[in-house]
Amino acid sequence: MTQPAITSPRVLLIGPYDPQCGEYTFLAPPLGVWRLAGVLMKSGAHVRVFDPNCLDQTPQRALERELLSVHWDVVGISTTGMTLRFDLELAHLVRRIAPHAFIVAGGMEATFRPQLMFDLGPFDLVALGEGEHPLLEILSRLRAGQPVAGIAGTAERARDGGVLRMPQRSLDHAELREAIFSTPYEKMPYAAYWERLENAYRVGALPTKAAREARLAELRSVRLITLNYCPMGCTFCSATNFLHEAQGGVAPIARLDANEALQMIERIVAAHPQVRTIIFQDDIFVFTKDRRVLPLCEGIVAAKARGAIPSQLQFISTNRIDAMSTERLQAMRRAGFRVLGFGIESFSPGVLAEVNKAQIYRHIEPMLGAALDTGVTPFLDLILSSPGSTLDDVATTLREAYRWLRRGCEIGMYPYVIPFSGAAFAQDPTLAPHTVMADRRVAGTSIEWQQAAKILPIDPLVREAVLRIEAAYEDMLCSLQSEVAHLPSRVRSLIWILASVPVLAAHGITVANEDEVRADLLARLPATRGAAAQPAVALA
Ligand code: B12
Ligand code: SF4
Repeated sequence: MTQPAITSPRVLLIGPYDPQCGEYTFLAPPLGVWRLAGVLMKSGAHVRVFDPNCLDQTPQRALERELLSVHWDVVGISTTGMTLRFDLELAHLVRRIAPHAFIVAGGMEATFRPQLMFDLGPFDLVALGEGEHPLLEILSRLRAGQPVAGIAGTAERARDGGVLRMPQRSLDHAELREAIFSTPYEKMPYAAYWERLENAYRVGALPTKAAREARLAELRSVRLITLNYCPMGCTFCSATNFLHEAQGGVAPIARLDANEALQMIERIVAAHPQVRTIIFQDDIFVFTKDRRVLPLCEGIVAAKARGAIPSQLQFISTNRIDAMSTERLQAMRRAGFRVLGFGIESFSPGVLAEVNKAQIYRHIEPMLGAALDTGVTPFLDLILSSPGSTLDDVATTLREAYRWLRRGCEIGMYPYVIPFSGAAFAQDPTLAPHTVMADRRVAGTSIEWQQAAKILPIDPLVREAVLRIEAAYEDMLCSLQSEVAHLPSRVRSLIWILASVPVLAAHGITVANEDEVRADLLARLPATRGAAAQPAVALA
């Protein structure tokens, strides 16, 4: 069946919506939908990005105005598991206000759960994996007046109520480069985000210029992704399976080479001259057999020397600790890397084996030490308990976390595994009895469902201890939050450690001296409300 051709389709792309993020997770323009917008604009489409997280009015009110301002032919909605209930709220609003728009869901959660999207949302189509090719094809069908059906990289509702999936291959190097180079950094409202963050952290109220400069280096950041995905296959990670899911098989790696990455850095600086830090948001920035990092660092040093980028420009990246060496650390430091994120997850070899990361264990001690000696701050992500954890595993991770915090590392701590759709843990039927479900509602509708929220340790003793630590942590956090404007992750991780001391002591296990931890916590507490607050270093 043909339909009237739409010569110049109008597309509205909506980023994932998290009202609970506030100012504190270092919000940034949604890179996925901006990249898609750039690619579609290049094809001649009229595209706007609606970002629900950086507005002066409620997202619902602002979206309503946006929807009524012109006739939108296609509305694309980005989804993640954590933000799904809010993403769905906006999707239903779109259907109410623009009933004739063709609504497409895309992103992480849509790719792993297309059936759920059709069950809970008002979607006409679900895009699987990278959205560039499916969206370009949808627009070309609309322009030609052809049916929007049977497109590779999409899932359709089948007649029997099920889902018909049409896989697509992932972008190759040339296509990925084209997509990344199309990202319209010039149009992305980083300045608006920085203004919000600077007000929230009251940068102007900081006592010294040095303190203000240090804070600005953290806040004025721009995110750049140069890689399509990380193949390491950690069992709690969803991102590692994202492209395989869309392709229906193993997707090849693609990433920018050193020269291309350098070109993007120069473009970002030209688009946002106030930028102080570029955050490489690649899931994994340096591979063990990496041939890019040293030439890239040399290229950055040379670009700084010839004035192509500011000499004080800094960098942050997320890395595998087993891909680090003293030579690489020193090169990165020289180039201006000041924080390196490491997904350490646990200091227990048994837990690391359980999450498919056993090989990193022997690199942790030497490489964290080497990073600190080089003048780089390691930011460690830790998961306090895995499904198979023992009390000793939990205690080992807490003890080591405390030791490395005192040596100068930053730490983000999570009490248990969150079963993100698509992660191996989330699909393991033996873990289902240990998975806690949460009731979810979509505001403004009668839609309700249950979503997997946590996987707790299988051993009842460990499970109870972790839940008691979590309850004690939340109590402490609640009372501290009424005193201080914002608690950065370095402080939160000390609260986790403090909360755990009496709980594990009840089992005869020593984590740390309670008075010492409390004294460390007090010393690191940011200023009380009204004075300048300290931000977290976010590497999510
Ligand atoms: C950078 C990042 C952040 C940054 C910046 C996010 C931003 N505004 O850009 C910050 C630190 C702010 C952040 C915050 C959060 N993040 Co985050 N983040 C990431 C990270 C590392 C990269 C995302 C990215 O930019 N990818 C690159 C772009 C190009 O890819 P993309 O977004 O997937 O988009 C492509 C496709 O998905 C698709 N697509 C996406 N949307 C749409 C829409 C349509 C219509 C179509 C057709 C296609 C399509 O096409 C795009 C181009 O090919 C991912 C991990 C990952 N590898 O994706 C986690 C990740 C997305 N984050 C995650 C989470 C949980 C969060 C938070 C909820 C955490 C929290 N509780 O605070 C918040 C949510 C904030 C928000 N409102 O979005 C999880 C989501 C897990 C899940 N399955 O739910 C991830 C997967 C990490 C993980 N495995 O734990 N995050
Ligand atoms: S190394 Fe990081 S991004 Fe890669 S699979 Fe593991 S958790 Fe995921």
